[in-house]
Amino acid sequence: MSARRSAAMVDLSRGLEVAESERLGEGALILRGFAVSTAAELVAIVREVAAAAPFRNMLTPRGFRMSAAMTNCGQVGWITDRRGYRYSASDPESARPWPPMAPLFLRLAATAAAAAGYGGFAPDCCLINRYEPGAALSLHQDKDERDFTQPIVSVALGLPAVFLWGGLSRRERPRRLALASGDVVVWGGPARLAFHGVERLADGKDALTGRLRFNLTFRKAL
Ligand code: MD3
Ligand code: FE
Repeated sequence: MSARRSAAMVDLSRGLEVAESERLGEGALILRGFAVSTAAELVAIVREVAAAAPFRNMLTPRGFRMSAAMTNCGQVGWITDRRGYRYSASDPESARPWPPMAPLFLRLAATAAAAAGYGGFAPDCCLINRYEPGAALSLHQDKDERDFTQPIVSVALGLPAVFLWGGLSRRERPRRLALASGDVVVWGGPARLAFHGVERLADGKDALTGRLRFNLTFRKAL
């Protein structure tokens, strides 16, 4: 059992942790259910964004097709292709700017960040991931942004997932955290550069999204 586990977490099978609303560890704060009341509006905005900038399964620099489909809104969007990972002001599929960041998105990101002690968080990018059953995200760090003192705010919508939260080294065995629709996590401080990923999504049916999970990550990239 991890020495870092706090009393606020309930240990389920195989080390799966179900967190209460509070500090997950150094620099990470989970706000359980923070976005539940706005989840339907958030999903409606995701669909609007996707109508203008459709979800696509991008290619990694090594030539693997990602199983999670992605799109973006905001001033810049995160992309990957054979040339590498980067932020781009335009959608490479259409050569047009990404759809603007919805006011509700900005408000949610700023309030969640403020609750974690990051006042004035003004993200310029929202990367939206879409998982179908079987899709996953392998362990990685988010390090394409310019300023790592800026936090990242993530919002889970739809089907539940098991989030993998590792340490600063890829070799550390990750903790497994259950994330449900409406859960919001703020990642800052030492957690900002932690390795993280998502286990293969289990099949299910969500009232809001059907057989899908969406995840919003708000970033200040520039
Ligand atoms: C911990 N997305 O888009 S969100 C990503 O569920 C990404 O789609 C996952 O990792 C998803 O890059 C996980 C939670 C998250 C996001 C960013 C982090 C955790 C993080 C940055 C640093 C540490
Ligand atoms: Fe990430």
